[in-house]
Amino acid sequence: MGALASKLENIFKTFDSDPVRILMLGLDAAGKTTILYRLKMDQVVKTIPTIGFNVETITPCKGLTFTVWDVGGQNKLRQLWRHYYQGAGGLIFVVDSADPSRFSEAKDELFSIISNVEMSRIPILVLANKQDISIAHSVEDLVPQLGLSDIPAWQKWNIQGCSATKNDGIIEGLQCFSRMVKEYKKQNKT
Ligand SMILES: Nc1nc2c(ncn2[C@@H]2O[C@H](COP(=O)(O)OP(=O)(O)OP(=O)(O)O)[C@@H](O)[C@H]2O)c(=O)[nH]1
Ligand SMILES: [Mg+2]
Repeated sequence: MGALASKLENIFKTFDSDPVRILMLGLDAAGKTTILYRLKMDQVVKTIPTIGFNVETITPCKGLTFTVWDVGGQNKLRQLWRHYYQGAGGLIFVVDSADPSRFSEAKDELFSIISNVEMSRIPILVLANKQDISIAHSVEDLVPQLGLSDIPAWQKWNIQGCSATKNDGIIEGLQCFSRMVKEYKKQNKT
């Protein structure tokens, strides 16, 4: 019995350490790649617009590993996003909080993503990036602008203000997101 219990424990440990596939999407220039390398290397890297994708493995908290896929957000590249959806365990949607002229476009893209069956239940972290810019809109303002209250009740979401360049808010956002991802993973374990 003891041996069986320990065997089972080991099996569950293996499941727990499986990396979770996280997609990081959002309009071009929202700051996705800057956030990815801030997370990976704790540095501001000089970016160029992403044409394909960048992928990095990070450990946001003990016992949880994320494989974060940062996919280029230019208009013509967005039709490729759907190829990354399968097996995703969470979505980080990055918004440039200082570019109100594109909030509506960002909202449309977010709702288009979650209308897809593979993405319609996974937890969402909206990172309201570039809060260091004086004209950046607050999280309170972005919730209605992005229509976040219209996300169906079965899909968990959270929004966090952040600045990738000033290293502010990203860790806080990931802490809450990690809990949501773990919960989702637990519910979907067969
Ligand atoms: N002020 C400010 N600028 C930022 C911040 N995060 C990113 N940027 C700048 O925004 C620009 C675009 O950043 P990227 O990380 O390349 O944006 P992206 O979302 O990866 O864009 P695509 O790859 O085209 O989809 C760069 O000049 C960054 O330095 C931030 O928090 N504050
Ligand atoms: Mg990029």
